[in-house]
Amino acid sequence: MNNTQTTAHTNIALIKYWGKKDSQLRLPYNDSLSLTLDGYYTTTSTKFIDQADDQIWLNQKPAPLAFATRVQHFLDYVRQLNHSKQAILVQTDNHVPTAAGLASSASGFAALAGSLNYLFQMHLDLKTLSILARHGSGSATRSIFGGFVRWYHGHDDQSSFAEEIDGADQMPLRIISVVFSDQPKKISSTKGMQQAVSTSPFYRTWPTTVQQDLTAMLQAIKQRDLEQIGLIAQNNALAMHALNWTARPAFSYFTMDTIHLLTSLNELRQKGYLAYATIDAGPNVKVLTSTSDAAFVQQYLYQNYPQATTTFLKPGPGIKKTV
Ligand code: 2P0
Repeated sequence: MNNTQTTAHTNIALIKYWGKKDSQLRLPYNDSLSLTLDGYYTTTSTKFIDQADDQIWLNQKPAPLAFATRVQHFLDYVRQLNHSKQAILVQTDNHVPTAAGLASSASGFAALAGSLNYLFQMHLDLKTLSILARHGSGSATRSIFGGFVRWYHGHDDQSSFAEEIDGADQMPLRIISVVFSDQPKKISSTKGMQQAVSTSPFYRTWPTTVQQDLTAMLQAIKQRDLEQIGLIAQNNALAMHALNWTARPAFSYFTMDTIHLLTSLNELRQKGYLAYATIDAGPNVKVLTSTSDAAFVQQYLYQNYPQATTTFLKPGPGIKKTV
């Protein structure tokens, strides 16, 4: 069997997933909604090897233990589904700053699931592929599809899947990724959400917040109302981070840079520019803006945050077989 290579893009959640009701199956407490991004992606190829153990490579080097272990669990799951015992070579190239809150596990496990779909000739449709990717990482469920994607939280393995709700073609929405740090985060998403679920007194209101934000976001997408999309996304992201601030012990992924940037975006909006933030499990910020304001906003960020790396992103496509 030849190499089978698949490319999947990262996604940014506009309505966040933060908490699992079933950690084994990775069933979330609530639906989430994301936008797939064009600039950050993972390419993964897999092939059967005649050896006792799997070989896991990341960016042309043997993968670090934590990464390799997580991949290996996923390979075990897929082998079990296919009644196989064969060792596999996995070669992953990550065009995403790994573990900096930029959802590299999303594109990573989506690409791996896609590649294994071909390797084992499973012939899964995209919905079923999103269920498979979920076993690797929650946010990977959404990276199977392009544009705006909804992940239905579901109540068992088969009912927790993603689907594209709008391809975002012609949508004049742009994203500027502001990376302050590409260091791995101190608290993994998996651990952070566990701590928020089990100790934040505000967690009980989170599903209601998400439900309201999701309904409003679906409406805003339908109306192509960028101002509302940005506002709802920012409010939802801040509500998610409030769960961490109110966990016991409290924690936060924000740094001073993150907070400073949030206040700068406020000033930009007061001057009439479209600029909202969404933030994942790290200090970095994704600024939601429009095609017409993007050049000004990016220049502003470049001048005021010279320590950061800014990248201009557009809505991106779903998973693709590349070899
Ligand atoms: C999201 N994040 O909706 C949320 C918002 C980060 C903040 O999904 O434990 O790597 O593997 O299911 O998917 C990142 O967490 O967590 C994430 P696991 P995942 O995008």
